[in-house]
This record gives sequence, structure tokens and C-alpha cells, in this order.
Amino acid sequence: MFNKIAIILVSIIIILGAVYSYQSFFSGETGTNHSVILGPGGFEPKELSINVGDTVIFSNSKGNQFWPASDLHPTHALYPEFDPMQVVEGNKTWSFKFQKAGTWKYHDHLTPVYTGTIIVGGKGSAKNATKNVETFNIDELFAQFPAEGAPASEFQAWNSKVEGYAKESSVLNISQCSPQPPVVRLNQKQSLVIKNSDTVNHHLIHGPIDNPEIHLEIPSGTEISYEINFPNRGVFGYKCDNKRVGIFFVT
Ligand SMILES: [Cu+2]
Repeated sequence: MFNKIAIILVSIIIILGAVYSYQSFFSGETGTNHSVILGPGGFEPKELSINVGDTVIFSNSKGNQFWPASDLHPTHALYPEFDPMQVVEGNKTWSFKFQKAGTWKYHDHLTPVYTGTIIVGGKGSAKNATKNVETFNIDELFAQFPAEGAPASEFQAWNSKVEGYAKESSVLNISQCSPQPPVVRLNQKQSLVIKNSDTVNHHLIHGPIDNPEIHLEIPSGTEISYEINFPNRGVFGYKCDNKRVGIFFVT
């Protein structure tokens, strides 16, 4: 009897905890403020690590007009919302709340040689930290994918292996159909700059060739920001042209 009550109590506590963390994750009301100052030597600090939901207040010690905005100059397509869309007067500040995890490079749109980086982790950044695995073989990883009908535990083991190789990155280089990083950790809806320095276009495809769920044509010699919408969380293997070469790990 006592055990039963204990189990019920523990369950309630777990459920309440889950509801609380869900709410605090999505409400975004708990963020803290950080300050970045543009001075004669550029942005200070040049690199800043914050959590999702935190706000960065940009100001200018020189009293000149400025305009902090995400890369790439001049389009700011890396993180379009990270852009005041107008000049900020030298005696004013501009605040931006970072809602997307990722490594966001930015610059002063008026003086683009001034650059900086805001690294936005998630709540539970420890979970987002990549295991330090630098070398692995993507072909082997695909070869280890469990056969159809294999027990769920095998798929789980494979997924956690993939997660171990996943890197957060806002840029994917698919030149020579050899993606770097080969396993990218993304949010369900995130912009990703895809680079193709080859002289031919590449096709990045997930799903059946005749009816792909994701199909991006990456023109030769370009660096384009794509907003990819994944239907759900999970592991998305993709082909470049006709070869399985990379994985999106969507969280
Ligand atoms: Cu710019």
C-alpha cells in the first residue's frame, strides 16, 4: 500500500516537473540580459555564449551610428530577425532576444569589418554538447542502419550513435557531395546556409526520389540560406545527387 502511494506521489512530481520545464522552455520569460559594446576595436565581447531566450543589448561606445545584424552581409539571411532593419543612433541601444539555438555570426552593417559571434545554446545545453568524435565514417554509419523489422532498441542505439556525431552548425558545405559537417543538429524549423563551391549544381534529397519530402537544388558557386521545415523530430538521412552522404539530426 505504502509503495503504491509512493509511486503515485513520485509520478505526480515527475509530471509536474515535466509540465514546469515544458512551460519554462516555451514561455521564454526567464532569459537574462547580456551586453555587447561596439568600440574602436570592434564588438566587445567578440564572442558571447548565451541561452535560448536571452537578450543581447547592443550599444556603441563611440557615439556613432551603428547597425548590428546577422551574416551574411548584405542580406542578413543567416538569421533574418537578428537585424534592426535600420540605423541605430549612436546614443541608443538595440536589444534582441535570441529564440533560435545556433552559432550566429554578425557584423556592423555600416562597417562590416567589425564582426562578432553569438553562440546560443539550448536549455539543457549539456545535452546539446557534442561528444568529441572527430573522425567517423558516414558510409559505415549508414551501413549500420538496422534492417527493416529489427527491434526498436536497435534503432534507438543507432539514433544515439548518430546523435553522438551531430554537430550544431548554421552552415553546411556540400561541395563535392561531401557534406561538412556530415551530421548536423538542427531545430525543426531553422535556417541553414548551404554552400556549394563546385561548378555543378547539387540536389539535396530526403525521401523517395520520385516524391521526396525534402528537395533542395543548391546552385553551383553559391552560399544560400534555406529555411528547412522538418515534419517532425528525428533522424533524416539525405542524398546529395544520388548518393547517401549526410544526416540531419532534428531536435
Ligand atoms: Cu550587413
